[in-house]
Amino acid sequence: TMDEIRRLPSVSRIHFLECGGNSGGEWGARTAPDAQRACGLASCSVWTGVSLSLLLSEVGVKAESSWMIAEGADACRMQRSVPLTNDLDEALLAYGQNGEPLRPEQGFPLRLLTPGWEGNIQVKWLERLHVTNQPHMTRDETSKYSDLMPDGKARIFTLVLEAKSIVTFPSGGQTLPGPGLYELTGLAWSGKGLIERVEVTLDGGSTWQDAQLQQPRLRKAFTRFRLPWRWDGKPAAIASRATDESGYMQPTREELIAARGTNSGYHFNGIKVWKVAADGSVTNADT
Ligand SMILES: Nc1nc2c(c(=O)[nH]1)N[C@H]1C(S)=C(S)[C@@H](COP(=O)(O)O)O[C@H]1N2
Ligand SMILES: [Mo]
Repeated sequence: TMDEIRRLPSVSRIHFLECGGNSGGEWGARTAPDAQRACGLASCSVWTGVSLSLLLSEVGVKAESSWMIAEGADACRMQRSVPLTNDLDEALLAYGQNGEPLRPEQGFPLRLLTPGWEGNIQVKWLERLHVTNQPHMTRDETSKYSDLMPDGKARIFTLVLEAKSIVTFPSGGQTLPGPGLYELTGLAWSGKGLIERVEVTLDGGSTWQDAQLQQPRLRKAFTRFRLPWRWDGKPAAIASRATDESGYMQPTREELIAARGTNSGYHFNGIKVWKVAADGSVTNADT
């Protein structure tokens, strides 16, 4: 029961949550008018709950168990198979978000939180955890949230979200009132841990310069970056690229498409370009 879960020692930590389908539109023509519609299926919150590893050891889960099926109480009884790897050291059964109980939309009274993994596996309205030795190959890990490659094979259980970033100012739908000094800013995150570096281009990727990272940087959390920018009033193509503590650098959209093709709409983390026109209007790359 919830009372039994709430009496256990708790932890609070800040983590992002991103849908595996976030910015799926960027695989095709980039026409989403603004940051929300181009890349908005992501958030960052203070989460409070019980460590998953504590719960599993309290209930006596055997060391050789390798999978856990998480099932929600919603009408579809959403199910995901969760591999019990070391990457789950930070996983929580969360009942609090931003200092208040989970809201109904976010899974009240309890959800699974697996920081750094795609949002879909973070089952809301959690009702059952079934420990087992194999995945159940449920709908949301086979026909959904898998990556169909150009050769017809699919990558599955691609859970860890790779480094990604987006410029939020200036971004689509905004207008710069005129030439002069601005603060260019945005967000970067990685499912592998800390953001080490964010670079910004103002000329569509020909040259890059380092942005400042807001401190403290936290693991698997949004990191704000900033760069003073004196706009000369000429057209510009701006973008950011993030590098995480594993050394992985966010690829260009072209590199991503060369590696994975365009069969799948999931797990897009390519560099996001915004166009600034001479009149100061900001639009998506293909509009
Ligand atoms: N039970 C249940 N859990 C669920 C879902 C769902 O439909 N049912 N949607 C998933 C998806 S696709 C995502 S991206 C995240 C979104 O979490 P949020 O609503 O807190 O942003 O919840 C996941 N957990
Ligand atoms: Mo999602």
